[in-house]
Amino acid sequence: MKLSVPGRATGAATLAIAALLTTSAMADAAPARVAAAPDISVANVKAHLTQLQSIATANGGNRAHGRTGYKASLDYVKAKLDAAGFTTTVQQFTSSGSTGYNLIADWPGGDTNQVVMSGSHLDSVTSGPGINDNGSGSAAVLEAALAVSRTQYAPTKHLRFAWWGAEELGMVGSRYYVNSLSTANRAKISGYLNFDMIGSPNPGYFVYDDDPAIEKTFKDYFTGLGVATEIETEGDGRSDHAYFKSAGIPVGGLFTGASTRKTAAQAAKWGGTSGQAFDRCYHSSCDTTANINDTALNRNSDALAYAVWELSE
Ligand code: DTR
Ligand code: ZN
Ligand code: ZN
Repeated sequence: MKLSVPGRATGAATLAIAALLTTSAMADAAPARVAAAPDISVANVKAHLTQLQSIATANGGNRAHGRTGYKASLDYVKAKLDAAGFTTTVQQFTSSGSTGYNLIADWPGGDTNQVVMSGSHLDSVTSGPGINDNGSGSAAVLEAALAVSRTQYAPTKHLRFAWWGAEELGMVGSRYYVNSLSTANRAKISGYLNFDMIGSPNPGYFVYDDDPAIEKTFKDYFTGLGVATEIETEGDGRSDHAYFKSAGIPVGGLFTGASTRKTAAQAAKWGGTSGQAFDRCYHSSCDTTANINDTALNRNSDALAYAVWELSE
C-alpha cells in the first residue's frame, strides 16, 4: 500500500503521519498468521529411517504385518511420542491370522470437534525393510509430530497422527480404524493427510487431487519452492486415505512414485532418469536406507509440516 503525504511536511511530522497511516493500514490488513511451520530436519527424518532399517535387519529383514519387525517398529515410534507428551493409543486388529496394530497419537489441546489427522502406514512387505515404502512417510509424520512438541504448537484445531498396520494387505489397519469410528467421530475429522512413499530415489512430486483445499495447500507450498507438481493419478484407492475418503472425510497427500517409469518430460522438470521407475526397489529387498532421495524426502517432510500448520491454526 503506497502511503502518500500531500505537500512537504517536516521530517518528524512526515514520520508521525506515516506511522499513523501505517497503523490504520495494518488495522485493515489480514490477521497475521499465528505460527509458521518449523523446518523439518531431513537428518532427523533419516535418523528414524536408520532405526527402522536396524529394526528390519534384526527381525528377519522386514517390518511386515504379523512379523516381529512390525511391532518393534511401532514400539520405536510410540516411545518417541510418549516421551514428547503425546497421548498414544495402540489399536489391535486381526488380519490373515495375525495380530495387527495401529498407533494413534493425539496432541493434547485444540478443538476436538475439528481434528486434523496425518497418517502413514508403518508396515513393509515381507520381501524387504520398506524404507521408502513406507518408512519415508512414517518417519516424516513422526518428525512433524515431534516438531509440534518441540515448538509446543497450540493450534485452534486438534492434531492427531497415525501409523497404520497391514496396509500392504489391503489398507487393513486404516479400514479398521475408520470402521471403528462412530458417525459423530468421523464427522469431527476435518481432514486426513496421507504420506505413502515420499522419498523415492528417482522422485516425482505428486499431489493427491481429492480435496481441493488440501490439494491447494500442498501445491502452494511447492509453488513457493519453485517445484512443479503433478496430480497423483495412480493412487486412487491404493493407500490409507481410501477408507477415509469413502467415509466422506476430506483427504489429501503426497507421493513420489513407485514402479511407474519417469517420462522424458518429467525428467526435464524434476531431474532424475527418464525411462527409469520412480522407485526401482518398490516392494523389493533393495528398499533400504540407500533407496531414498534426500531432496525429495526433505521437501515432502517440510510440505507435510506446512500443511499441518496451515490446516490446523
Ligand atoms: N499402495 C502403495 C504404493 C502406491 C502405489 N501407488 C500409489 C499412489 C499413492 C500412494 C501410494 C501408492 C503401497 O504399496 O504401499
Ligand atoms: Zn507397498
Ligand atoms: Zn506404501
